[in-house]
Amino acid sequence: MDARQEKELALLVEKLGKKTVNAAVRKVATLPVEVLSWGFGRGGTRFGTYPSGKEPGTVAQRIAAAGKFHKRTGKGATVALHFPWDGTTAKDIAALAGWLKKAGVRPGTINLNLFSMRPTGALDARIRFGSLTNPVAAVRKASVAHGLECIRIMRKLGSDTIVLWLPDGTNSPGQMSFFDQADRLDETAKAICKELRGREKMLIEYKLFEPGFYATAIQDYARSRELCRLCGPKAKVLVDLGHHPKCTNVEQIIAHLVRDGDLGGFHFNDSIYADDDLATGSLHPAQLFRICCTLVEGELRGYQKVNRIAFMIDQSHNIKDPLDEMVESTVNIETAYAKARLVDWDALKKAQDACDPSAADAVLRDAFLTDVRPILAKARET
Ligand code: RM4
Ligand code: MN
Ligand code: MN
Repeated sequence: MDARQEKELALLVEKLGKKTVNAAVRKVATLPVEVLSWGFGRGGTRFGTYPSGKEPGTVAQRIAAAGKFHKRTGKGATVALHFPWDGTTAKDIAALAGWLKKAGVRPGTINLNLFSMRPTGALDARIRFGSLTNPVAAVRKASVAHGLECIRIMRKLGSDTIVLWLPDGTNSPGQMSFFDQADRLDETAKAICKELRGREKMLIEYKLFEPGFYATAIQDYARSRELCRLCGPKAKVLVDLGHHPKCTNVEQIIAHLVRDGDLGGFHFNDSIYADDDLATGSLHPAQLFRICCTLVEGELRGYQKVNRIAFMIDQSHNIKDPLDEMVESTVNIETAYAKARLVDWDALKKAQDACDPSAADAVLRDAFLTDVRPILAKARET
């Protein structure tokens, strides 16, 4: 920190007290934020991908970029991996382990890609009719086998979490019965989850639409939570900020999940129209703040510890330099989280119980409008 930042931090201490500021610094410094390997490459749209030539092109280069990111920010100690994108053979996995080690980072969540066709086996072009819910039993079986393969990869790399984001869905009302879709998924999701042991976990991500545009198999948190209940305590819900209908109150969903200990993970990104996967906090910093407030309040009320939830950046870098945009998003997350840690919870509760919404909102606004950059600088130094 330079002299100016030290001075600004001292002013914050004077205003908010040493305890509050130090706690915020500690919380920001220890918040784990996972990054995703493919996010270090150039993202694209269905119209095309336009590389600058400078971004990492291979898995090895992307992991090296993740190492650079980790050294610069202190975040990204773990890297989310997707299979088959990040490797298919035993040799690939061994090489991947070596690159991670060299980069000074650890494997994070292991994500099943059930939308990529394989050169051999049943996961061929028929997966356009679904993977775990496909009408053809052989395709469902091969999809479950991919889940089990990801569990083996997870163990080989030393991770303990797999993520199920299901691309399954239909495009027209006659294509598949909702009842068959649900029955098949109950069975196949359970078949994957029952292979997990000890501390191993499966996070189940929901998404309203895409690639299916009529009826997605895990379309909302109700369906995700229902599957988790069916699969048992090793399964938890994963919330992705971009996967809701517009105007959804995501922080309220978070509160309801946290109350039941059902929130397993969180995917950060930002959007206006759909699952736009833009830089986190670039469009809706106030929403990000409210989400962080809900997470912090949940922890203070004794539900789920914030640091135990798997936070991941899940966004695509189509225009800016991927590494820069990942840093930008990380800073936005830290900013929102630091502000949430400055909320005067006692004053807020008092105002709420006194039926004084103006005073309550003033408490939140006070925290939101605080310039927390000195806290971030101190946390980075730590
Ligand atoms: C989905 C979802 C998943 C991600 C895939 C590639 O929209 O957000 O988390 O793994 O995209
Ligand atoms: Mn996601
Ligand atoms: Mn998404």
